[in-house]
Amino acid sequence: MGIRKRPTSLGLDAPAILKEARKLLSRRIEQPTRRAFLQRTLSMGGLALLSGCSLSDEDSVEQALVTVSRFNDRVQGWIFDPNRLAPPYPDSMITRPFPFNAYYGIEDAPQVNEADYRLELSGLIADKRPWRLAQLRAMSQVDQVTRHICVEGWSAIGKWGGVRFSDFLRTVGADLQAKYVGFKCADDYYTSIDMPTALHPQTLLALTYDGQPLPREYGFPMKLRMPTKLGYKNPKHIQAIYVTNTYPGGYWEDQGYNWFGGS
Ligand SMILES: Nc1nc2c(c(=O)[nH]1)N[C@H]1C(S)=C(S)[C@@H](COP(=O)(O)O)O[C@H]1N2
Ligand SMILES: [Mo]
Repeated sequence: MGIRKRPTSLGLDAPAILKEARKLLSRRIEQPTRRAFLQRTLSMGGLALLSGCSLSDEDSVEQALVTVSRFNDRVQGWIFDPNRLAPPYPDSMITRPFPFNAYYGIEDAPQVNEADYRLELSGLIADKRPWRLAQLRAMSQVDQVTRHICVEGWSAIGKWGGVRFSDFLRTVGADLQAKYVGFKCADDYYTSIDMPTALHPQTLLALTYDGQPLPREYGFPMKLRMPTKLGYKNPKHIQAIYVTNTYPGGYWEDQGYNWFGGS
């Protein structure tokens, strides 16, 4: 493994650990590659201190980075304020056209057919019957104009409408004490979020964009829209939702992006 435990005296330097943790929080992990992720996260010395490891090869460095990133998840989870709202914007500030992004080009966006679409539910949910779009449209709808921030270096303001995700989770009898909600998409994308964010009042199961049904490339038939999280945490083309206590990871998260991904 290449990881040696350091003497505990080094691992117990609380002020230094706090200093590193503060540094970690003030930075965003914004680059797609593991190399950049490594460079931007923190100094090797601080890393060794935080993880209690000696860093002798790439594997142990990566292992330690994952440890730091998961630590960062916990800290972000502790400081997440479920009542704090992301700023709303006026309609006049909506970015037109709204940028497209995915791990493929726009012409490869999945084509989901409404007639046979069913939203699948699994895990810690009492009523696992699949949902049709019409049933979701029949629930009470809200909309909001908020900023989407992508780690690739752009942000844009958009207007999404749909069902408050907390309403949906309550309706299906999800275990609201569970740790995670996971999403599987019609492409090969997947991601997962913490339950406090799932229950945040601005977290929407979005069915519309700018008053129209969500266009194909922006996530038809539905996406999860969270103004409190970075773009990659907002899954488009949701096919299945599950509630679990087992860490589910995500498409980019499993390649080194920070899991909590707060914005
Ligand atoms: N299914 C799916 N969801 C996804 C992605 C993807 O590739 N597939 N990319 C994510 C990223 S990185 C961003 S920035 C946003 C882009 O959403 P947009 O096309 O509406 O701008 O979708 C997120 N959700
Ligand atoms: Mo993104």
